[in-house]
Amino acid sequence: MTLKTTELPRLNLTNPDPKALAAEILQALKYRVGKDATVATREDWLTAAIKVVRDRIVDRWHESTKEAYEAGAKRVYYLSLEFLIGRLMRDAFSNLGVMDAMREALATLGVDLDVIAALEPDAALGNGGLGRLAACFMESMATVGVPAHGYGIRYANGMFRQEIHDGWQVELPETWLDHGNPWEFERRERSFEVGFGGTVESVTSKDGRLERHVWKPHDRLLAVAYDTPVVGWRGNRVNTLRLWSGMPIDPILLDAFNAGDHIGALRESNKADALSRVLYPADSSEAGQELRLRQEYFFSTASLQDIIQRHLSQYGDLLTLPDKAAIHLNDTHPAIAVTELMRLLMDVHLLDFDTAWDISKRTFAYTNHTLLPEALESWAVPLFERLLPRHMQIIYAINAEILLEARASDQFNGEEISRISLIQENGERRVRMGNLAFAGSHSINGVSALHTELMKETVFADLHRLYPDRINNKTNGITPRRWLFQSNPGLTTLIREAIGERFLDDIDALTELDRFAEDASFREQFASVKRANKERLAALIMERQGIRIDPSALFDIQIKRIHEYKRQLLNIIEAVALYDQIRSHPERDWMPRVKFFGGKAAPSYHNAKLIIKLANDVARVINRDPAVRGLLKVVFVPNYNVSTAEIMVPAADLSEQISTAGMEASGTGNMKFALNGALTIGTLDGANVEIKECVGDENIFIFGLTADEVAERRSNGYTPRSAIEGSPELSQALAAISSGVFSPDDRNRYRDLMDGLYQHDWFMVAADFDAYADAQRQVDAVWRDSPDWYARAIRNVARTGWFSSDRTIRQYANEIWNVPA
Ligand code: 26V
Repeated sequence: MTLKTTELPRLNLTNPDPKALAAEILQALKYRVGKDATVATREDWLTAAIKVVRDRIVDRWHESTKEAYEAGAKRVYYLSLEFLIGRLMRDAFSNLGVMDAMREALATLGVDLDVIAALEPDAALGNGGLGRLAACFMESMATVGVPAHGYGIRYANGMFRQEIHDGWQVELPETWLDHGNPWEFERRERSFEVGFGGTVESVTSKDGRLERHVWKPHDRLLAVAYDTPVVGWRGNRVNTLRLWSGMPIDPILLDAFNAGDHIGALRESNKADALSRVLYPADSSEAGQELRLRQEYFFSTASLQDIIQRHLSQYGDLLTLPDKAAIHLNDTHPAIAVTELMRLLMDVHLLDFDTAWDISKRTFAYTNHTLLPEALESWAVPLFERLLPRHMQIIYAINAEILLEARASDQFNGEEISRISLIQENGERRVRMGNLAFAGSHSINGVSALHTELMKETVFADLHRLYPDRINNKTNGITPRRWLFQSNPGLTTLIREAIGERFLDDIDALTELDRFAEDASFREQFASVKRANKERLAALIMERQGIRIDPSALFDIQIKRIHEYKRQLLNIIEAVALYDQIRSHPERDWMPRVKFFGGKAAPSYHNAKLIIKLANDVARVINRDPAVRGLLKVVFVPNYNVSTAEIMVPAADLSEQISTAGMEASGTGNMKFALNGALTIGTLDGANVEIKECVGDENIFIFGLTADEVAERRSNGYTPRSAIEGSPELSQALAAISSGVFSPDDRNRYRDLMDGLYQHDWFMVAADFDAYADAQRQVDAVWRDSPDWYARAIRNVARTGWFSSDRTIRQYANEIWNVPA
């Protein structure tokens, strides 16, 4: 089934006729790729097709830019070290309404659009949720008409490719730029200097007064811009994603070359290259590395210089910056921008501290995406001082300012003051990037209602007391274009037939689907769409892994980064317990189920990698045990990425969102699944809480400790051993794993992992196990009554339009950025 797209008046396509498009594709093939049809490879066709559509995007792009300029509109600048875009072709074709015409045009040339679409590499410039959110936001900003630029790094190597060798994760470099990137425009002329190290000199006036500081960096390089247009739904607006690439400054290179220092010249070139070489493949810990701080500063300064240049050329004065620019910090990764803007305003544009500080606070806003202590960024003071000496001085100045305010407010004791400080003083002195981002922003938001409340109570409790009107909530969202219209054309068509077209432009209209939950014939059609999506996934697993899967089984899916707090381990242990039950009670009427796992582990995260191995070990034993009779299968899908998600999400019956309560800031996969008609089994964590409120208690399986209960257990001495001993199923499953039932080649492989559960069980796996297993049996019971299941699934679709990132972006626009949307 293909999604038929309708042309809208806004869209002024010069050439939507497939015949004419076909001629254009041939032209592009000849003159832009340099091939003729007889020798063109499939990649060549892909490039030619993209170029033809890109030309149309460029027209809208220039119009959008001109409109915003002429209106003197306030612009949004979204600074993010990650943009997890995935493929762009389907997005662009579908949003422009040329999918059908392009499909037909290509077919007349003997080219299958789906075949070439599958060749486009994923732009995997992100780790997980935070990066994907940035990509959804870019699309939504273009859709709701917010003039915006995304700023990031054009990593030559994005998120690593994952292979599974003998059950273990193996990381391979990802090379998305191998065949070039037909979407981007290189802007050599748009480049800015970036410095590191060196010294700070003070310039004094004749009467000895300090006039200003001049930073003389030791290393210098260039950040060069690469622009990718981002098309909104119906081509409504086209915004810019500007990614920076590191390049040596030519004179340095030339000097070295001329002096015969070829090695030296090469070294400069490598240094510059290194900055945009690779995405850090961890989403917690591993911080503290010098190259990471260099990357953060590199893209922050380039983006700010760009923003200032644009502002000055239009308005000529930086005092108006907060009225015309909203700069958003996606987590603390660009928090250094706070001090960089201060430096540029004071040292280059000669404003005094107070004015600069006022401008900065009114310009910046910051989103926090995690409360995990190991993911809260901080940098050792000596490293900071060596790399960014002037910024260190500015941090001390800002710190003096906020500590003065704190003391003047008369509401903090010494310990509280020390928690507000930008410098952590106990042990090694470190710069706290979260505190810096908070101090330098007028708005600080969390990404779900629960997460925002926890921010107020935990990491930012003191800063919140000092600045009580800054913290606010903006629950995350996902773009329905990619996560429903494109990835699930079957369901999209079915919804259109039921409730008409309106939901395509106003996702709230999905609520009209609610009454179809009662309609038996609609439920059957819904089930057959789901079935087709499951067959598509089963075919993919067959092709990639040679595993046969029965599409009539319940598809139970957990796809996300592998992390102990996300508790893939809880899911695997439950699979082991279920396996044991099926073997012990063959007479019972078990409901066939396939448990899918997918996700990458940070290369240095030992336990996460071991959990992947365990999933594969358990899969091997269960899948080939004839006693199971195919009632339970476990599949680990390698190299989980955006494109794999687009196939897996529409095929899910059950969505696993089982993090330890209080630890998952929001989750966005949870929203994607619900919107595609999967029921959620989950804890009251992150946005699950709000999903439950939207879909209703009967249409979700909630289990386990709440965030408050988790905190309470932790502080009142939790003893996992008694929880384990109180649960025979859990004890047996742990004993089996621990004793090597699933690892006969290395019986001790999981001993430490299991011992960890007995000893501390920080993530409360044992505490939640029985509740989880019970919830799974309830799932079986509802699944058995299939009309009831599908009624609940339909209600999930009907009631989760609120989780559109268009809603989220409108809230950011109205309540944080002060721009119309
Ligand atoms: C932290 C670090 C620490 C240093 C090493 C590199 C690195 C890379 C990323 C991060 C940030 C991790 C925070 C994060 O990804 N949070 C996720 O954000 C999603 C979007 O708001 C949210 O749905 C997830 O619940 C949350 O885990």
